[in-house]
Amino acid sequence: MLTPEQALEKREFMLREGYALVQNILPETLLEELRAETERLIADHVEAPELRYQGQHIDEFAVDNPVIDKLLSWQPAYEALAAMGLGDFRPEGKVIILTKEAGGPPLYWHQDWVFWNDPLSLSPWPQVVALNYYLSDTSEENGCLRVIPGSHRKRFPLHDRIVPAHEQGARYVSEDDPVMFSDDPDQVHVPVKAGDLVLLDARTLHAAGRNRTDQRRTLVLAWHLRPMDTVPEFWQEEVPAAIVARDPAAEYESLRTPGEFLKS
Ligand SMILES: O=C(O)CCC(=O)C(=O)O
Ligand SMILES: [Fe+2]
Repeated sequence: MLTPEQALEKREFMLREGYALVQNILPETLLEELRAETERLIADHVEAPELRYQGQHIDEFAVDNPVIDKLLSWQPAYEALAAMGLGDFRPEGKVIILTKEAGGPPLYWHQDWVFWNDPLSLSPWPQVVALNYYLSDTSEENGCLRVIPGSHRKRFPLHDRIVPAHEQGARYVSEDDPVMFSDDPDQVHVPVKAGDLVLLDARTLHAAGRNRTDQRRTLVLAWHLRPMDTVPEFWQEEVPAAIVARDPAAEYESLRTPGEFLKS
């Protein structure tokens, strides 16, 4: 359990850096269930060649799968979020099972916020967060997560150099692309222990390394959203004017590439 002081520190870290690590959230028993279940699903699945940088890419819904349902209602995780003031985040009802296969390629630099036309892009608090559960320990050796701290709120050189994420281009770059898989001077590696929880603001630039081991590295990723039309209770500072003026009924066309709402 996080103490109130630790929870506050983690929230501040999350708001400032765009990611946070909460250690030791899943017990070994649940990890074993998740490993067995993901291996079962992977055995029935054919990895699509264009998804090779994300590895296996399997959507699994809580309504169809009791193990996934257990994960998406795992109290220690939601207690940690609540302690951090992030208790209004709700799962989408599904997870994405992603892997780095043994010897598998790295994952390109990208961010996953698709609302860059929406003034909410400016929010000093997270709106869309991935809960990442790695089922094995991760390190640089098996392609742990890398992030550019602070890139959820501020423009970095990498923003202007990368191809937009996933279906918008990054899936089709070549493995020797000099930018998409590069080591970046601003990057931080995020190695974890199996059972830790990584929180990642969808706006934060991230990537993962090549898996240089002979073991699959599996990630269960669950997107979570908070209400689009409220300010989180903990936020006592000024709300950006563009967010105050935002019409919650307006429709913003989706946009994957940051524009005017990401400041230098
Ligand atoms: O493999 C990872 O650590 C991150 C996966 C990810 O960010 C993605 O597939 O969008
Ligand atoms: Fe991602």
